[in-house]
Amino acid sequence: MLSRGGCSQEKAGKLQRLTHTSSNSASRAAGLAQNLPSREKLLWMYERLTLIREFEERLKWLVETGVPVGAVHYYTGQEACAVGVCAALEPGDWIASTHRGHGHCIAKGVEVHRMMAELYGKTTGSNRAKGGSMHITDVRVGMLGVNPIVGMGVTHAVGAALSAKVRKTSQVAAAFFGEGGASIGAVHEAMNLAAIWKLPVLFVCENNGYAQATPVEYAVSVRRIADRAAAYSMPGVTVDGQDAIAVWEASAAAVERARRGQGPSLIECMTYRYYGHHQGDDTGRYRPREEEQSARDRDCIRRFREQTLDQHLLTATELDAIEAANRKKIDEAVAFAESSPLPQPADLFTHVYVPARDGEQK
Ligand SMILES: Cc1ncc(C[n+]2csc(CCOP(=O)(O)OP(=O)(O)O)c2C)c(N)n1
Repeated sequence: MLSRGGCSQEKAGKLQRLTHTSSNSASRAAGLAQNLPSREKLLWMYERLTLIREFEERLKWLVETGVPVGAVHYYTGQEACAVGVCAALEPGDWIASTHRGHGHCIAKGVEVHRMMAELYGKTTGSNRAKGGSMHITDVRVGMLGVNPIVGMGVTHAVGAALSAKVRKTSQVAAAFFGEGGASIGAVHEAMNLAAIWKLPVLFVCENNGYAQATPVEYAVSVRRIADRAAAYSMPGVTVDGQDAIAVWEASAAAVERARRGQGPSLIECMTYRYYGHHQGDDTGRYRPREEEQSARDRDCIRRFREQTLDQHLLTATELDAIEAANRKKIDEAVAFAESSPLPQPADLFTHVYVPARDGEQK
């Protein structure tokens, strides 16, 4: 960990980089109409972006009012990464997540009332109260797991992609990891295997600038994480992770390549987490306030709204209705979690091993 004063030069570099990424995105906005998700998909994207935001903001409020939900790592600020990638996937595809996984779960379709119940430790939770925030899993929707071991979801996604190749299905697996996770040994072993076996994988690095309190400039030797793709002979791109449409565009190209049997791709999404590493972390120890403000100025939900309204793709009435419906959905999720039963002592010995083959936990 670096002290705040000890890395001011690196921080200045990062600020410049964030601005640079932002202007790249502004210039590509002119080309948006060339390559856009369908109207139906755009509506779905806004619904998911705002559902994740509403879930995390409500969760933060619940934590601050004393609801005991265990350790949580808020995804707020990074929504465009999960939504952009999942918008390019089909329901039968898979994702594997990180410790900061609520957004990935929601983007892939895990039901928010079951997630909320899991956080409350209730039997109606997505994992019957046996997982909690960092183990939410729902194989029925292709969500292979939130994962507290940094980088480990990447190996799961590669395993799933290998199974797709062996079974000759057209499924694709996306592996999310942070820029901290990008230096884990197993991630590189997994990338190498995926490359030599030409597995259908998207390696999605969410570069939010910090692994806990360690700035990326201190811990990573390359200028871009995407540059590491060259070591595995796969394409690597860096995209504005605050622009859901840009993330979708890069992901859709990588998915197409994967389904054609041409192997994996690495997508680096430049993003930012609005809050601390976890619920108890004070970012003032290591992040300048102006950097935090600059990231909020590039907010992915506001950006998506502006893009779609300016180009007359969606209407304000449609977007407002989505937001209202999501507020209601989260109200209902909290009520469901609060009214659900707690586990009994005997439940300790049930459902502790792998799910049955049909994906339903028995
Ligand atoms: C193998 C392993 N090493 C260390 C940790 C402790 N740890 C938890 S989160 C984290 C930082 C991860 O940073 P990054 O991958 O960039 O993801 P972010 O938190 O920024 O989303 C660390 C070091 C861990 N959980 N697992």
